[in-house]
Amino acid sequence: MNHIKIEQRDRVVTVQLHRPEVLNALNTDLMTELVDTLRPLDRDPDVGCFVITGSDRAFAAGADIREMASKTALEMFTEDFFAGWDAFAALRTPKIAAVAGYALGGGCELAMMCDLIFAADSARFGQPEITLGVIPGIGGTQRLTKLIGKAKAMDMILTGRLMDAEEAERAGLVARVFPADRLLPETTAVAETIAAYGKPAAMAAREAVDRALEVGLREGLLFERRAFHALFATEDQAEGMRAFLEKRPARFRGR
Ligand code: CO8
Repeated sequence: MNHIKIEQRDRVVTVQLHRPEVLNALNTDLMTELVDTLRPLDRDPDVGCFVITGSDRAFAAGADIREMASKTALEMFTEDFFAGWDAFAALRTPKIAAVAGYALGGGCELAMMCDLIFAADSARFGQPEITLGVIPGIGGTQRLTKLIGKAKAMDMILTGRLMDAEEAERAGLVARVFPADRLLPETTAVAETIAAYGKPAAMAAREAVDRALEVGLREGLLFERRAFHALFATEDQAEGMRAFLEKRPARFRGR
């Protein structure tokens, strides 16, 4: 692999974006490597959580401007440029973005495709596409607006200004902020916690929460209720409840 580094420890897979010379700018090769690597792991019952991270300086400074700059509208349309990222968003294993430094444009959008964003105090989020004469292209206008509301989303997307970690946490984009040197250890610890639960329950939980951003309350509540009912078909449900009653830790097996 040329553009990412991958490490698996127990049930947690950590992927580091690795194009340091361009601040992890996201090109097609990186996207393909990332998706091709994670897809089989997504289906692996022994993998319970993904952590996606970058470097101290940049999570990712956006789509690769050099790769895009000379494309025509026809090429963008016929290649369905960026559509490959949908496969990343569709991964069902819980994924946490651990963001230090710049998360701009596609970098911010990649973080928002994850289920949780944890940030170092050095993190800077932005959708600066307007400075390039374009607009966000893989969900910035949609996911950011759902996550932080119209006022803040418009402010960022129309001005291109960056948001620091503290403001991003206040706005609801980021779940937790850590000192830069604690980002990875703390994120890994949370990933281990998530990965220790039953994978079917974790998958259902993230899908149900995501529904809240997509459908009305009635449909969302029905989706949640049916997913809740369905989990009673799992051994993990029986084990989790039995363990509670027997006052011992549960041993989830992902089935
Ligand atoms: N694409 C290509 N190369 C990049 C990118 C990028 N997005 N960002 C940085 N680089 C390169 C620079 O060209 C530079 O290369 P070189 O050393 O060869 O000149 C190297 O990385 C280091 O960058 P800087 O010298 O600029 O470093 P600074 O610390 O001075 O500045 C910044 C850091 C502020 C992050 C600055 O690099 C910058 O503004 N980068 C561009 C940010 C941006 O506009 N991002 C949005 C891109 S458009 C986009 O993401 C569209 C989204 C559509 C969907 C995306 C799907 C993945």
